[in-house]
Amino acid sequence: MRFELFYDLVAFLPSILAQTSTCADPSGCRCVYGQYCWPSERDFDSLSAQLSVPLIRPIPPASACYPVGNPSGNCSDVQQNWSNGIWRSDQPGAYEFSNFETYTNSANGSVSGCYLNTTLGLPCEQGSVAPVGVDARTVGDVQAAVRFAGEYNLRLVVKNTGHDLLGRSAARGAFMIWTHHLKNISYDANFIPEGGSDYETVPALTLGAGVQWKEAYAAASEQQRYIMGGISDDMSNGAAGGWVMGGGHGPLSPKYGLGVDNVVQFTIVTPNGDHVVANAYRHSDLFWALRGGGAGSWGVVTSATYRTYDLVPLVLVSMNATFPDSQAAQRVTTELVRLQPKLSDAGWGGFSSFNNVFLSLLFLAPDVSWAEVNTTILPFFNFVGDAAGPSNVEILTKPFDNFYAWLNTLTPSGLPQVGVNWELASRLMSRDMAENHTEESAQLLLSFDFISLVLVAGGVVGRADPDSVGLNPGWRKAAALAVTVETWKEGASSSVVFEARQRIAEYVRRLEPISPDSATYMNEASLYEPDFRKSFFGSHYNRLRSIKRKYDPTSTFLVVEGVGSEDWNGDLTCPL
Ligand SMILES: Cc1cc2nc3c(=O)[nH]c(=O)nc-3n(C[C@H](O)[C@H](O)[C@H](O)COP(=O)(O)OP(=O)(O)OC[C@H]3O[C@@H](n4cnc5c(N)ncnc54)[C@H](O)[C@@H]3O)c2cc1C
Ligand SMILES: *[C@@H]1O[C@H](CO)[C@@H](O)[C@H](O)[C@H]1NC(C)=O
Ligand SMILES: *[C@@H]1O[C@H](CO)[C@@H](O)[C@H](O)[C@H]1NC(C)=O
Ligand SMILES: *[C@@H]1O[C@H](CO)[C@@H](O)[C@H](O)[C@H]1NC(C)=O
Ligand SMILES: *[C@@H]1O[C@H](CO)[C@@H](O)[C@H](O)[C@H]1NC(C)=O
Ligand SMILES: *[C@@H]1O[C@H](CO)[C@@H](O)[C@H](O)[C@H]1NC(C)=O
Ligand SMILES: *[C@@H]1O[C@H](CO)[C@@H](O)[C@H](O)[C@H]1NC(C)=O
Ligand SMILES: *[C@@H]1O[C@H](CO)[C@@H](O)[C@H](O)[C@H]1NC(C)=O
Ligand SMILES: CC(=O)N[C@H]1CO[C@H](CO)[C@@H](O)[C@@H]1O
Repeated sequence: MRFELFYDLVAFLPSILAQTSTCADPSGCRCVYGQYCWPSERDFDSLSAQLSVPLIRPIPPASACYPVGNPSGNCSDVQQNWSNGIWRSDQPGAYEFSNFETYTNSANGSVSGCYLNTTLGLPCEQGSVAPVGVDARTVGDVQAAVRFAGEYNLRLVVKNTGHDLLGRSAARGAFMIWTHHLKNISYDANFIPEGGSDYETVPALTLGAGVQWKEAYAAASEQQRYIMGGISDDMSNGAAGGWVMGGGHGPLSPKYGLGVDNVVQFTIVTPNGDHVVANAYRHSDLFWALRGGGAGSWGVVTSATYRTYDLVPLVLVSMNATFPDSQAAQRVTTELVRLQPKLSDAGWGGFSSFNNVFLSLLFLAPDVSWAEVNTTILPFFNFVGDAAGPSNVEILTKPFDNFYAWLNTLTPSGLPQVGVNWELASRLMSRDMAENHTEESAQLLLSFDFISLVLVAGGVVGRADPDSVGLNPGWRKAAALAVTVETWKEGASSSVVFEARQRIAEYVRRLEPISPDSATYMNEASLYEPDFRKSFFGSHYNRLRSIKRKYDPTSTFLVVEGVGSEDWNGDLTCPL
């Protein structure tokens, strides 16, 4: 038996290597690329025979700039499109944040990656990019891939757009299922969830797993319907993958709820390879888990169906201010924090970013008149004018016919949002802290070099039954999400990266008081949570864990800081 032979061999290697070595290993480790247990080309050929299109061999996007060993590709194309989110999402080997393409070995500090800046003199290596995968075009492709991964006990990774801010769609040496080309979109004005009754029709949009917000908005707009979704510079983030399973927020969440509050049905290939419907009537436990239990832990979602709404007008509210001193910043931030629950209760959402020197905010106020918006916000604008000096403040309120009319006016900020090395730290600021410990909360937020307060909680989000979905119930008590970021230069040594990560861990600790429940949004959070079960899932964790055991008893689907991951090592290759 080749596995036995291999096991004898590794018995002589250092235990750290043995631990990551073979699927026949009695310790139950996953098989990764380069190991003896990795499927042969013949095994892959027989998988390939079941697929719609050939297997993919993802490579890091900068590979084209390193001709040796990577003769194909166009380096100037890569250079021009490095900060283009759509271009990145179109490549199986690219991630929106390039740091997730890189693999940093935490044991010895070695770094494997491929960098755009060739003058760094570093080699181009595969990093955390999975070397082989299935470019799924049909449900059958997904089923064949899931069964293959199970049969060979492979470290499996699901990738959609590669936006994940914790790098959960990348995994070194893994086998990838790429959902990007599952692009079906259909609108049904009288959608009935499977198993539901004829009189519960919902005007709903069904999105294939690979649909991106840009496409979903275009389809909804064509039907004159609003769909509650997320935003980014180019709307390249996925609409039916990690976004919704993690929660899914957008600037109109206080008015319409989160993604998990709007999805009425999923279709999913479960870990045993079955394709099933999950909704209120079918696999309702799985449906509950898929709404906030985090992506990549339950199977491969093939579609998500969302409730849609009538289009309503909205008013854009924007302000930029610079502060003459930190007292002005403190006074203004205190008022801003106090305002959060009031605005979200009125259905407003958006974000503000600030520090001791500047404040920039953008809110959308749906379905209220321009005059009403002025009445709500002008007192705050005047307050800022008094505190900062009127000449240091720019304000704007502007009405739009509907969400898409506003969306069409968006121009890229000019600051690259992708193609950078970023990691986040975050906490949901509780409503109690915003209302009853306002000054203290403002002070804490201003202790960061830079922080964003994302107004996507409160309002309808706060009024939903916390137990109706798997999502962390802490969301329902939140006023806003506070997020800060660390960054480093391309090609940075592991010690620079480790120091940055330590600072992120420190930011998480520092943010703790604004969230008495230690709650945060798992899709915009750190990789160094002291207890991810508490901060990402709260009191829903145990129920999620038991649903995970039922549907994925062998833990085929694992992501870092995901349900059940606590039983595995950091690379999710070996059980602890
Ligand atoms: C520029 C930018 C803007 C963002 N804006 C927002 C925003 O407005 N609102 C918001 O809430 N979040 C936002 N995010 C965060 C975003 O929600 C998360 O990054 C989310 O994980 C992206 O999901 P994805 O499927 O597009 O990405 P991926 O990185 O491809 O996947 C994310 C996770 O989902 C899993 N996954 C993906 N598809 C499937 C599937 N079909 N079945 C099972 N598992 C799957 C992957 O394994 C991975 O764990 C933003 C991120 C970026 C980089
Ligand atoms: C490479 O890309 C650049 C920029 O996108 C383009 O102008 C050029 O024609 C491409 N070259 C080749 C050989 O395809
Ligand atoms: C670090 O460990 C990895 C994996 O065990 C090995 O491939 C690499 O050569 C090591 N690097 C250094 C600098 O020791
Ligand atoms: C590329 O790396 C070189 C060498 O470290 C450095 O001098 C240069 O500034 C880098 N270029 C960019 C665009 O970051
Ligand atoms: C996409 O839609 C077409 C046409 O309705 C259908 O044949 C196909 O099965 C769908 N694909 C997926 C992955 O659902
Ligand atoms: C709202 O306020 C702006 C000034 O900030 C003003 O130009 C606009 O006319 C006001 N709109 C209404 C309807 O009062
Ligand atoms: C504030 O700055 C942003 C980014 O530069 C800009 O898009 C916006 O229009 C500004 N708002 C106002 C009111 O000037
Ligand atoms: C704020 O404090 C008051 C008085 O203690 C309390 O009744 C209220 O519930 C608190 N607000 C929140 C959101 O917890
Ligand atoms: C695939 C893609 O988006 N390519 C773009 C790369 O950048 C050039 C220049 O900006 C564009 O013309 C291409 O369309």
